[in-house]
Amino acid sequence: MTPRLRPGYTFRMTTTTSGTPTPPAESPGIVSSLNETRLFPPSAAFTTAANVSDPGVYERAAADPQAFWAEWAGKLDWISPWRTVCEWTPPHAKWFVGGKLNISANCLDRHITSARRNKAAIIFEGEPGDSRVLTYQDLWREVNQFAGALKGLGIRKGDRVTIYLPMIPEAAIAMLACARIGAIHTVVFGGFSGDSLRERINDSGSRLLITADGGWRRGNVVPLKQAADEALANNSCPTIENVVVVNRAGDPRHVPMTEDRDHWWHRLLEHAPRLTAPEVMDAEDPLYILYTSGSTGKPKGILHTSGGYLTQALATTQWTFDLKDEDVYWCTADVGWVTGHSYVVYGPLAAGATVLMYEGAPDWPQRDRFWQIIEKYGVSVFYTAPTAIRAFMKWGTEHLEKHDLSSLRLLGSVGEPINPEAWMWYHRHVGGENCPIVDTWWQTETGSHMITPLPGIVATKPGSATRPFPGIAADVVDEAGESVPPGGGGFLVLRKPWPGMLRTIWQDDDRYQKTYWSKFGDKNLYFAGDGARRDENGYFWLLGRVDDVMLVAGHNISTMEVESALVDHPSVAEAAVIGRTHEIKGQAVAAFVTVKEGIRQTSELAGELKDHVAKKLGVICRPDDILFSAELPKTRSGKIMRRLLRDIAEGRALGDTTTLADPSVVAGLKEKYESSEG
Ligand code: 6R9
Repeated sequence: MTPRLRPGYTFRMTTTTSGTPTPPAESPGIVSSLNETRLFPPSAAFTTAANVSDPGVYERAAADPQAFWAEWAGKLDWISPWRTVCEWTPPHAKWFVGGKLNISANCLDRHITSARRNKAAIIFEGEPGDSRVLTYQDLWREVNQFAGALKGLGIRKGDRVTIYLPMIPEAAIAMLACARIGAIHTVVFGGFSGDSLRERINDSGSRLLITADGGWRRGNVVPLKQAADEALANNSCPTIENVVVVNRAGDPRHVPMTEDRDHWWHRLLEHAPRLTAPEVMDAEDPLYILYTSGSTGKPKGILHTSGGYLTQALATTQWTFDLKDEDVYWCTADVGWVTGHSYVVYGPLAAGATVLMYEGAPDWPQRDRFWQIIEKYGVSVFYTAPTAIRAFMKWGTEHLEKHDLSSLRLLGSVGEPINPEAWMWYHRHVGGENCPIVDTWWQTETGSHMITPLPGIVATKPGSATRPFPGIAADVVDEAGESVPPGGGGFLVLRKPWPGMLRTIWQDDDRYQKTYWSKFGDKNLYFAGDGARRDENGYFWLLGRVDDVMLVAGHNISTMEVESALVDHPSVAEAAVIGRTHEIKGQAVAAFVTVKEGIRQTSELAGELKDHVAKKLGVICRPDDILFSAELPKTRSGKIMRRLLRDIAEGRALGDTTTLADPSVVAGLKEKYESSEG
């Protein structure tokens, strides 16, 4: 989709630091919701104990980013040292050139020679309430054995292996076992269909599929093996030679197994060797491919390599989350997403942390499940997504109040811009006004955090991801690729290569160059696809995908800002805003709104919400339509899909709905919208 942006694209928004909103002279009536004057510095106690507390790190890293990253790489175990820190032949980068290491050895072997060997590496909580703890020694042993089993099935360095599992320890074991023998894993989220699985298997040319009979979700079994069988039926994945099946959900005797192709995980382990030596890997050998859907076209196989990826995953885990040996760290992301790769598996295990892993839904058996888990295990660092936070807001605070959350000391957010009111709610009700919040902007493509506060140094503002991580050169530019002055908005770009960056799109380097590096001609800027604005303090405010920006009567308006103005109203839990074609204005603002539990959806409320937006942002942003909806269409990773809402509002046939978590939501909305117009 072509972004509908005017030349000289800027967001006509303004902020003041004095606390009084002032409309920008050239755009009467628009006052930004970004007029955020609340500032939350870390407590002195937090700063004193923080892993990093010297603000000088920013300048030092900016002065010599390669030296900064080399220092972090030095914290890994290398089999042989690198010759060159970074080779940059735009748009291709190599990091730690010539260095040799093994990722699984860095996540496991180096911890089992110290007292850490008896420390919990993974604490697993199954949805039905079962639990399992694997120490570093346990995890090391299981990875060794499964790596041996993989070799026994003929898997060698460079082969691709597709992993299609629920959130169970075997997912991490399988990833680490691939890394141990140099196989390239490609994890497919367990909520994807057989069709999506087939497409990814065939694009990657995987020789092996690892799945489970099923996983638990809201009290039901998600039948993964059945979906896998559908994907493989009629020889439609010709490269797959073997399938390994974890017995998670039921009686193995009831699972149809294809002879000579399907093998039970536990049976393979019985015959596998006890030890498998880590393969010597080049820093630039591939570690994994992860498919990301994007708004159009077939999924892109994002390729990550070894040395640089792990360096940045480790650095960001230790500094962004301030992880300590005694923390219990819980990232709620599924391993099917990049967040699960970098911040459930690789970053925290490289750091020797204790990682909590939960299999199921946040509202099963009750809406307090997350809080119950935090209390049960004394979770101290908690990392989740705005979509989850807005669901908790909608459900009400009584579910949290039943539990002791005092073990928490730091909170994180990722996946979408976090609306300032959702941020405040998180701060107040989850953090007890006592935990720094790290809002982390990054992408599958970037591999690790790129813009995020360092919690011991940076005072946070609700809704801002604050500053680029040290060593990261982020900027906001106009159509021509020129930096926009403070206060202005534009395109978010990265000016310098970074260790965890994607190296290419699997088997489509042309698409890699076109998608990420061609927008600003030969300026060699990485274009992230997001709009952003930088305030007078240099803080970044992410404004959503540029494809979603609205153009109303000549003004670029960020969907994110109108959504945040709606969420600011006490009756609203969540909102999705789009621009629909309008004869006079070009586009008119249309809003889909989910109200909080117990609030009535009346036309008076709709009127009140329109006025609320007009008051907060200016009349130009006043929605023409408000449609109440119990649910909003979201991707399976929880991001609002505005493209489909535009189709609905403009009466078009719905575009591709295959990445939706629940296609019935959008069909229902379409019907409702059409009848509300008539
Ligand atoms: C990690 C992840 C990437 C896109 C990204 C942006 C949005 C992620 C965000 C955020 C604002 C944040 N995004 N984190 N927007 N603030 N803290 O989500 O990767 O699934 O590839 O999505 O998500 O639009 O471009 P991925």
